[in-house]
Amino acid sequence: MNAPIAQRTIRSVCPHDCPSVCALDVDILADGTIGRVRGAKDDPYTAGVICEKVARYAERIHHPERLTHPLRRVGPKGAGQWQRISWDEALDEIAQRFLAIESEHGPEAIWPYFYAGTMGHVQRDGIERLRALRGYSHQYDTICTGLAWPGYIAGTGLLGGVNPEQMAEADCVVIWGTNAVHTQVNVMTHAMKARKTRGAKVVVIDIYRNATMDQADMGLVLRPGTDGALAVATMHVLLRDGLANRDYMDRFTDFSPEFEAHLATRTPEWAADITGLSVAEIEGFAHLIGQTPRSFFRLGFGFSRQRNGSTAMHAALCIPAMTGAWQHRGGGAFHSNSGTWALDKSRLTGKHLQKGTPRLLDMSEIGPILIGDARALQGGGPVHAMIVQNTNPATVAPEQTLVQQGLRRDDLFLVVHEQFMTETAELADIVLPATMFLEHNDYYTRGGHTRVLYGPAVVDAPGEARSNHEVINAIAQRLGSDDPIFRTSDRDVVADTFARSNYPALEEVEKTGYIDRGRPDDDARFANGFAWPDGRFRFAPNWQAVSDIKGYRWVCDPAILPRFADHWAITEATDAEHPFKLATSPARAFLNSSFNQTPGSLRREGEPSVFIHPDDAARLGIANGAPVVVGNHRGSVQLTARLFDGLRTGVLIAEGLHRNKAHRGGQGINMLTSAEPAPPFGGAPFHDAAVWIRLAS
Ligand SMILES: Nc1nc2c(c(=O)[nH]1)N[C@H]1C(S)=C(S)[C@@H](COP(=O)(O)OP(=O)(O)OC[C@H]3O[C@@H](n4cnc5c(=O)[nH]c(N)nc54)[C@H](O)[C@@H]3O)O[C@H]1N2
Ligand SMILES: Nc1nc2c(c(=O)[nH]1)N[C@H]1C(S)=C(S)[C@@H](COP(=O)(O)OP(=O)(O)OC[C@H]3O[C@@H](n4cnc5c(=O)[nH]c(N)nc54)[C@H](O)[C@@H]3O)O[C@H]1N2
Ligand code: SF4
Ligand SMILES: [Mo]
Repeated sequence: MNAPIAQRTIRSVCPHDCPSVCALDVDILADGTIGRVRGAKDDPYTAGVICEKVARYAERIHHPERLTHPLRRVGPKGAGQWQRISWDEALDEIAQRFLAIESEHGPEAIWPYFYAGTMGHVQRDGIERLRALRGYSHQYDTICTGLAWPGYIAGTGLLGGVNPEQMAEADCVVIWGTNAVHTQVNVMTHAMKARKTRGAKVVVIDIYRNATMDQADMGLVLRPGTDGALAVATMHVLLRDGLANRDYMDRFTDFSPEFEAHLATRTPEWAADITGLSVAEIEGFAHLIGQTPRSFFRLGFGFSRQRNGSTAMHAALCIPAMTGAWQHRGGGAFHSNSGTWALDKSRLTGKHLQKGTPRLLDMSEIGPILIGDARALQGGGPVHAMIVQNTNPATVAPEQTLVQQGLRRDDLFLVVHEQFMTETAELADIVLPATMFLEHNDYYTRGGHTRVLYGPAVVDAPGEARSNHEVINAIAQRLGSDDPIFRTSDRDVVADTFARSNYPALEEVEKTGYIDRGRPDDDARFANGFAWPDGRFRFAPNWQAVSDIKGYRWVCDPAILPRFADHWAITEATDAEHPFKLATSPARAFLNSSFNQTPGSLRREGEPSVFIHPDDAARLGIANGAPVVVGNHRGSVQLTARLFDGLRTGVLIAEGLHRNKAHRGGQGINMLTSAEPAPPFGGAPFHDAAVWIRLAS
């Protein structure tokens, strides 16, 4: 069959929570539906490549299960009995209940909750205006970046790095703790270009032989949570074998005799014991890096989702500071450019409305918070109402037993604004239908690169679906606000935000669809000094200074942190009862829990399964394809065993966030993960769970 003919093709941007933030060319068909979605060829980072799940977006936007009308729960929570209501009824009820709860329990009993289901700032962050207006409880954003970002800032002083297109000019690309083939395919475009055009070596460091490592020249499979040990032993070898750039370190870092003495004890033999790598592998990696000035370190999120993830990120980042790779085009490091946009979002988030300083509740601890854990509630009273946008905590948040128990509370009034009947929406009192990115206006920052992109509304929303922006404004008006910000269109908020930020005017930006915020190369590679006041990279981090930059909150005694870059042995320990370490790595065809209802993605991912080493499986009598149960003191999950020799014995990998219901037994993978805030500043250690595994009976 021929593809239907496009009536026009529009430029848009992928709204999903992915560092690539691809520029898209979307075919709009004569009947107003969408056809093919392709990566923009003229965008230098997207370079015509997008992932398969977004290429099939017609399946998602025109899915028969899209929510189209507001719904009110009529049966018990979670029973799936709904009554269709009008928008006016829904909004009136929300406003009345919020006001009643506020007058009985105070504004902090209401907790607006959101995340990055859309990365558009207007639709994602507008909920902050509602919070500011009434003084509702604040949200401490830890779930994704809480561990990674502080670790990076600890070294450089700024969340920014070398333009990742320059990976293509590297002689060695180190892809560390990111499964880029699954999670940000564009990294591969530029890394592979370096290999093809310059014969560059590609190194992948992970805890299993994933799809990215399959394409590597050197693959290092280490034990979970041991990256800090690999990093400091690498530096030991660089110093020992005369490969450290002492001149660069003298000029640009806080390198000291004390740090050198510390590294002298971090031998490859010591690290081999911890990481499970051989001494030859560690020395081979160190020599490759030490002999290749143009080495590019692409540091991902994955290895930061361990309890020691912040210190591991910092330790890995120290390596290019020791070799001076930052000095060379094609060298240096990159994790995210999210510290470089210089956007003024004060109107968008309603800073002018904020009164007082309400308590700050940790989003990763939604389970403990909702069941009334006093520490998680910061000593305040219970949460009695929530409005949830762009996130699906019933599936994605850790310690799912508690999350589910909390969301089911009869004395919690839960409003969920969604595109689909997610497992969070199923527990709501009121469900509101939401638009998708091609149905509203917004701008997006590309954390994995240097651009800010604009995505216009180009098709009609199904049924009565409304954007986040419209819903927040409508609720605020019903709560009695006459502030003009609640009567501005989404497009005008984009325009206003650009104007306040001294960006080009929206009309200009619309012509190309983007603004390039790339910094001069010298700044991006810190050629005139790192972002700390003395211009020096920190091998000995000042975590308090990191906290000051981003307003991070300590969750541990500062004195327990290692003084220098190091391996910090604080991951969840295995024991006789829980002899395995489980990581919940990303699936290729899902994006967190998004796409876990589209046919193409479901076909590709199949049933929820777990990789286990054949030696472990043989010992436990587990055959390939056998039904197994994986558990710990937090809960248990049923999966299908997949025998795989690309991981270490004692390690299990379960890819992806399938629907909880897709698991036999109906419990999802986050039954096993911990909500305990990881030091220094919180964050969920999703890949750090000690578990047992046995055949299902
Ligand atoms: N297809 C797809 N794309 C996605 C997502 C998705 O779920 N699916 N999620 C999106 C989101 S929200 C984000 S934040 C990004 C995250 O994308 P990434 O930066 O890639 O981070 P993770 O997906 O957490 O994990 C990446 C890799 O880290 C590995 N890992 C786990 N523990 C360790 C460790 O201790 N050491 C090392 N070296 N590696 C370890 C995992 O096995 C996995 O292969 O991806 C985004 N893109
Ligand atoms: N076990 C395990 N758990 C994890 C992770 C892991 O690696 N392992 N990764 C974690 C990470 S990195 C993250 S970032 C979180 C992410 O978790 P979430 O932020 O919950 O991400 P999604 O599961 O993609 O859910 C986003 C939801 O937002 C909805 N949505 C999208 N756009 C809009 C919109 O414009 N308006 C409204 N109202 N709704 C919209 C989508 O339909 C979808 O249901 O998950 C975390 N959970
Ligand atoms: S999910 Fe990521 S790789 Fe896929 S189109 Fe969106 S931004 Fe690009
Ligand atoms: Mo994330």
